[in-house]
Amino acid sequence: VQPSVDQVKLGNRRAIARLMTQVENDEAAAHEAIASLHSATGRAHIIGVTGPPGSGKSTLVNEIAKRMRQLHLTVGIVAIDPSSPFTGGALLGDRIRMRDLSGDDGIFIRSMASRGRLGGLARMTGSVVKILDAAGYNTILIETVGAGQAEVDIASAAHTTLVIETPGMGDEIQTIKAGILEIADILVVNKVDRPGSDRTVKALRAMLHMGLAPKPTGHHGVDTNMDTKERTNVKAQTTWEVAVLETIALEGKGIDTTVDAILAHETYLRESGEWLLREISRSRLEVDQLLQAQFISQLQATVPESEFKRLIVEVAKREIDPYSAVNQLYRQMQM
Ligand SMILES: Nc1nc2c(ncn2[C@@H]2O[C@H](COP(=O)(O)OP(=O)(O)OP(=O)(O)O)[C@@H](O)[C@H]2O)c(=O)[nH]1
Ligand SMILES: [Mg+2]
Repeated sequence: VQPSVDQVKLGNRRAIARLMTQVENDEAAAHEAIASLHSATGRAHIIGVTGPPGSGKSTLVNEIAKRMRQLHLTVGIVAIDPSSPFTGGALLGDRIRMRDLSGDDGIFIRSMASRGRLGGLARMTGSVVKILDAAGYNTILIETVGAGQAEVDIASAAHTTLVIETPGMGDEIQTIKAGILEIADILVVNKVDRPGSDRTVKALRAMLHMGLAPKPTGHHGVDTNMDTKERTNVKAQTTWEVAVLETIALEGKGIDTTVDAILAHETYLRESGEWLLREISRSRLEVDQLLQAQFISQLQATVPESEFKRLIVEVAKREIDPYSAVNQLYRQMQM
């Protein structure tokens, strides 16, 4: 066991930061460290906070963290920057907002840049979360912009997912329904100081009543991966009703209720057996991601890029079908 792993488990901030950097640089040493940290994880409550750009996620995360600290819970925060280029000003804004949290040993904040990454963001985020979990943080908040599949993957890595909306969504509400609502355990309408908030809250509640709530257990798709026997053993009988909460994060309003809902969801997860189902779902995702990463790196190591490109062009020209192309690549990988 590397000394840094022991230091991380003891909560040494420098060791934590150093290992996170190694993870981001995808260093081989980091893989080993993460592997040996695994057995020390599984205690933290992992909360995903997602929503459109500018909806107030960072402000809300900041307030939630402050409330959690009042309740004597330690908090890790992983902020994933919007994939669109951000200005120094916006970043500075985040720093200022987070300032009242820094200097508190019970809080650890880490920003991750998605810009310029070729992939693996979800996997790296998973490792960073794992480090915080092993270091003993009770609660881990992950902020992501609700948009692409990568963000949904990151949200599925959470036990509890908060979806943030803002007033004045209008017709957009139909598009929201399609994707992001299905992953919500708690819906938060932030900026209710703005006009039209009542309409937004009502519309969201109506949508939930129409078809989504109460949510059956195992909704993260895990039940399709398990046979009936496994499922009945877990005895998940209770259901969870997705609440629509109202906040003014900027003024710290509605935060206590939000934190209460988060903690109630954790209790529900543990008492219903859903916690284990989500852990299985999270582990499934993790193994899938590692499999893909390992497959790609083996492919890159054994098949020259030019050869790979040549095959793709052949597929495009209908000289070869994609199945045969994959078979060829497989054969080369095994040689
Ligand atoms: N009026 C109002 N403004 C708010 C509220 N909460 C946050 N804001 C403001 O909304 C803007 C965006 O807030 P952020 O917390 O940075 O939003 P975000 O969702 O993290 O933004 P990105 O990370 O860039 O997607 C800031 O100017 C906040 O001050 C609120 O409750 N009411
Ligand atoms: Mg933000």
